[in-house]
Amino acid sequence: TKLMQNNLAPIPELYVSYDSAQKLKVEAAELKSHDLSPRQICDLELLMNGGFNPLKGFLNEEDYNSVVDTMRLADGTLWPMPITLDVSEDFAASLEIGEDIALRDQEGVILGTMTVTDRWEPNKSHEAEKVFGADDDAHPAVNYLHNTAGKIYLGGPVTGIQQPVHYDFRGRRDTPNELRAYFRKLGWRRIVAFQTRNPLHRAHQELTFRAAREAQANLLIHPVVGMTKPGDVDHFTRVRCYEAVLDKYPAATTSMSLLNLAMRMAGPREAVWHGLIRKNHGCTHFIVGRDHAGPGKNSAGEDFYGAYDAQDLFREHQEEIGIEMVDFKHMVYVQERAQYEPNDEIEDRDNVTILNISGTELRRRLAEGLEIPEWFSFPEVVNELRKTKPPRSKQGFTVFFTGFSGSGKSTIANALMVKLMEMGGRPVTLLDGDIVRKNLSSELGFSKEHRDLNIRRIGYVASEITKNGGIAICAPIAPYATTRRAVREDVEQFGAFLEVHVATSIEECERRDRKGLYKLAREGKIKEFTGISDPYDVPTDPELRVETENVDVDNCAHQVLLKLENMGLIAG
Ligand code: PPS
Repeated sequence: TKLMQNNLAPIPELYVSYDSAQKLKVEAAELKSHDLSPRQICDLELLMNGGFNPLKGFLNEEDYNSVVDTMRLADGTLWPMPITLDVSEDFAASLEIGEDIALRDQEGVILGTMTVTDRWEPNKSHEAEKVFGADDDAHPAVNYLHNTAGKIYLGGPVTGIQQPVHYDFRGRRDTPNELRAYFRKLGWRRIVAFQTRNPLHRAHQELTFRAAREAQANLLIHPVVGMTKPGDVDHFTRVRCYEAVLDKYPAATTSMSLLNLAMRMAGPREAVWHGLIRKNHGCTHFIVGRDHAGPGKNSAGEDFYGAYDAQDLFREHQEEIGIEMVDFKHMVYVQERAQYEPNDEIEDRDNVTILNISGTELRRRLAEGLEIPEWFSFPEVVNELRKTKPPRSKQGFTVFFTGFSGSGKSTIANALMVKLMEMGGRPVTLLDGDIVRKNLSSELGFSKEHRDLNIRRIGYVASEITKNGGIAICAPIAPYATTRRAVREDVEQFGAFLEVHVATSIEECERRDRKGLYKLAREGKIKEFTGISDPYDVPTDPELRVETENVDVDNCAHQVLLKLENMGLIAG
């Protein structure tokens, strides 16, 4: 094959000149505006700066249909990913076709305008099947499509006013034209890009070294700092890790730049998309490894895509993408030779020890504070990861009691709090039903809407406490399963969530009637009383269920402690 070299001429952007932008910004303040979601901000940035070249705006209906069905724009140009502006039905209905709208970031800053040429209701299931391979919510992008994205799509050309503002790692972010200029300045004509959403360990370094050698090219480490797979290591931590690893590369031939891309985890289609984006950023080669941009398992527990599907689709289109693939099999460590080798090229396989630590195993070791060997990663990287993810026994968590009024939630919660304070190490906050209703929710009553608000507030506070390394103990009735699930999701972003069903029967609660409320409820003097005149969804899958009849409080609290120990949340 011919040695590919890049033409590093600037590529078209959608920005107007500085002076026009000042003027347009004033005019755009009069337009109807759309507040962009975090994902749309990422998409808009790459539309405006040429990262998504040749797109000139969010896809219109014809291009959208064509991209979904054929991976091509209506004019035949290869483009695998629908870049769409999803909005609410109400906003869509308020617009005239041909109208200009202002596109604002989450603080209200106008980043650009769009002329709305198209408005349609997409068939999301069809989009899911075609683009992501399955209409299955276990796929993060399909989940986003159905549960986060608006119902209506708007399409039309975009006029760029200003780049989205970033306060972090500003010096490490480059537009395609900035990278092109940088490569021109250094005289780099062959550049191999490495896409990543994970911290770099030794295997990655070896892989990138080999790729650069094979392609006889300079290396661009090009990590995604926009949106990646939910649950990934946050980009702040990752960039600190990358910076540490960068010192171990030869500075003359390696560079790093951050890419504000919102990934879709679309495997093969995503690989092609990544290739086109890197081509726009001035690269000549692109590394595609095993399971590129893989979304994990589907709801049947199987992989969405084959491990090398992305490489196959890329190879098929590489001529058109205009960038050469450097493909890699899985890299593993061969102990006897003290080096990394591609898993499919290992000589004398039966007589050597092959070592590998999977992502799951790494997370387990971090969570349990176990050793991470030097052959696997760099001490600086492990150190950063440990700072962000201390072992579970040092992380915050939430214990969420639920049950009828008078079931004993508060009493057990109090006992648990005291026991945890005796142990020390982490601050403990009790968010008891009564405390919360006094301090956070004093204006609320007991309608479904108000109860939900009350519980969501508790969830918000608990998630903040968890994030900051404390222990939140919540003890509301929390009668609705969907609301409890929402709280779980809020908390689990930051730490463990332990749902404890205090399973005292309604008959027993009424018999005890500590506060005399059941009597009043029976007499109709208190309306919407849980268990009497209002529903309670019994938890189907709590981490723990405690019976309180004939069991003393101390024992109930102790059961919770045992469970916490069992989950690795308190050191044994
Ligand atoms: S909820 O549903 O989770 O928002 O309820 P919560 O904040 O835990 O508040 C429950 C306490 O308020 C008293 N109370 C009622 N409970 C249920 N239904 C009605 N209609 C009601 N009216 C007042 C009751 O004492 C609950 O206290 P606990 O601590 O659960 O016994």
